[in-house]
Amino acid sequence: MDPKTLLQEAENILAQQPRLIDLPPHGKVVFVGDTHGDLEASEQVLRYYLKKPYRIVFLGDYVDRGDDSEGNINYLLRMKIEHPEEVFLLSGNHEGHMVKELRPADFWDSLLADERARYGRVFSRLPLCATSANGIMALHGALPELNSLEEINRIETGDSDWDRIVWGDFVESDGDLLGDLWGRPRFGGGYFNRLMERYQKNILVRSHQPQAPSLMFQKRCITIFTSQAYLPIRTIVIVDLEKEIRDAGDVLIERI
Ligand SMILES: [Mn+2]
Repeated sequence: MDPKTLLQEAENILAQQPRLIDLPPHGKVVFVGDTHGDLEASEQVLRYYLKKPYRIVFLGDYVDRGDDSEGNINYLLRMKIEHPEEVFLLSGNHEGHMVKELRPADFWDSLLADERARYGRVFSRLPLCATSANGIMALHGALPELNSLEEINRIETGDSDWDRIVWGDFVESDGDLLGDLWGRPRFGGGYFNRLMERYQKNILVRSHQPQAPSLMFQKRCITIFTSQAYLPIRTIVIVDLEKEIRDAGDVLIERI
């Protein structure tokens, strides 16, 4: 498939799906952290888990930093086209380059203007969050502050809740809103607990912040990375959707 057709087909499929992905109450789900141009990581996950009873949710940041951004994102979009109900690609901040500048942006800098616009259009259709009835919430960065999760479907790319979801950091402290650091909004345990209670979810699976402790807030906030662009270890999380999930002790955190 030539790149133009690939992007057009991906855009068509993504346009039919909501920005809030509701996972079914059966089977298992694999969460994959930032892959950042690490095509081998993406291929390995799909090779192991693209089969029943798994669904695979990637947590964003497919491009920049690693050595094959274009190969990685094109492979993942092709997998999305071929397996629209099994593979889900959430947006990270690196997919939002068209509305908020970032560095490094080696993938974006390598594109011609019309290519940049085409990828930007596809990325603006990516979902922002996945949830499950047994207490899981998954997104790239931090929680949005909404009245209900359904409002995620009405978030506009570039608005303040979009910014929290794809750019937000968590800090291990009791605070709530902790202000911005280099354009990244930061939040503490007070914010985490308040919103998880409101949304009636028990654990958050996220990526985005390689310096963050892998477990925060009574083991209810799990941060994973699946790219060797940052760390030599690639980590994923596997959740049984039929089991009650209260904290990280109820999920599998594995290295691939
Ligand atoms: Mn990120």
